[in-house]
Amino acid sequence: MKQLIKPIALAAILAASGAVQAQTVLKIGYATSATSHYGVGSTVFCEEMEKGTQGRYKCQQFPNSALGGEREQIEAVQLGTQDIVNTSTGPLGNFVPEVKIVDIPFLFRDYDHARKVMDGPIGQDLQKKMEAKGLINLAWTENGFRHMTNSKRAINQATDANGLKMRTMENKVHMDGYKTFGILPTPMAFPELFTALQQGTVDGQENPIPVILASKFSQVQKHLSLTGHVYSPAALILSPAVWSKLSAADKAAFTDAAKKGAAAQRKKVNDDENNGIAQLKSEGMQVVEKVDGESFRKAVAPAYAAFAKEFGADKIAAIQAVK
Ligand code: EAX
Repeated sequence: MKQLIKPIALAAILAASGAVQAQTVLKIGYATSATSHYGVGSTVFCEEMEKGTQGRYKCQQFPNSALGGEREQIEAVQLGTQDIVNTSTGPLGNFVPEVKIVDIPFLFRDYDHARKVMDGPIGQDLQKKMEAKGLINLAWTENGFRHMTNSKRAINQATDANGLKMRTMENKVHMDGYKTFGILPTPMAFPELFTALQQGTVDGQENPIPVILASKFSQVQKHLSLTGHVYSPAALILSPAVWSKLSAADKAAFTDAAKKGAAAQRKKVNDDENNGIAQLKSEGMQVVEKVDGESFRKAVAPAYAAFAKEFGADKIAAIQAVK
C-alpha cells in the first residue's frame, strides 16, 4: 500500500495548522549541581514556564558550570548564544556597574532585609538598569550570605584572616572590602576554584553554605567560619533575543514562573543553612559558628567612604533604611 503522504510532510502540515504545538527549547545554565539551590530554583522555573506557555517553551538545563563561568554565561546571554543563566551578582557588575552596590560587605542585616530590598523598588530599579544593558532579569533568585573557608587556620575575628590568599569572585567591591580584613584577594572564575583549593594555589574562598555543600569544599577545606560578610543575590537572566519574541501573555508566564523559581531557591538556601552546618561538620570541617562580626565591621568601615563615593551615600542609606 503506497504511503499517501510522507510523515515529514504530515508533521509540517500539522505544525502549520497549529494542531501540533511547535516547541522552543531554551538553554539554561548555572554554576552548581542540579540538586543545589540553583538547580531547585531553575527546575521550578522551567516546570512553571513550560506549564504557563502550554508547552510551547521548555528548558534544557546545564548545571555544574557546563556552559562556563558565570561571567562567560552572562555574556553569552547578552549576545543571545545562551538563552538563560541563573547566576550570582558577583560578575554582574562588569556588565551593569550599578549592581555592585549589593555586593558591599555587611550592607544587609539578614535574609528578610535582603529579600525586601531586592524585591522592592531598589531591586526593581536595578532590573531596569540591567534591561538597558541587554540583560532581562526575570527575578532576583538567591545565592545566600557568604562565609569564609580556608585550609590554614580558624578565623574567629578579622585579624585571623590577615595574610590569607583567598579566591574571590571577579568583583572589585568584594576585593576592596576583603583587603580591609588583610586578605590577599585572588579573583577567579568559579569552575577553577575546586582545583585551586586542592592544589593550594589559594588558601581559601568564601561562599554561601549551599555552594560549599554542593561543591563538596569539605574535601579540600578544613576550616569554615560563619562570617556572613556579604549577602550574595542571584538573578534569573533571559536573553533579549528570546524576550523580544514573546507575546505579552508569554512574558507574564515567564515572569510568574521566575518568581516561583526564586521562592523555591530561597527556601532551599534556608534549608541548606539550617541543615548544612551539621553536614559539613560530619564531613570533617572545623566550624567557627560564633565569629566576632564586630571586628569585621570595624575593619571594613573605612572602605564605606569609597563605596559612598562610587554608589552615592544616599543609595547605601536607602538600602540600610529598608525595614
Ligand atoms: O553563584 O563564584 C562564586 O563564588 C559564586 O558564588 C558561585 O559561582 C555561585
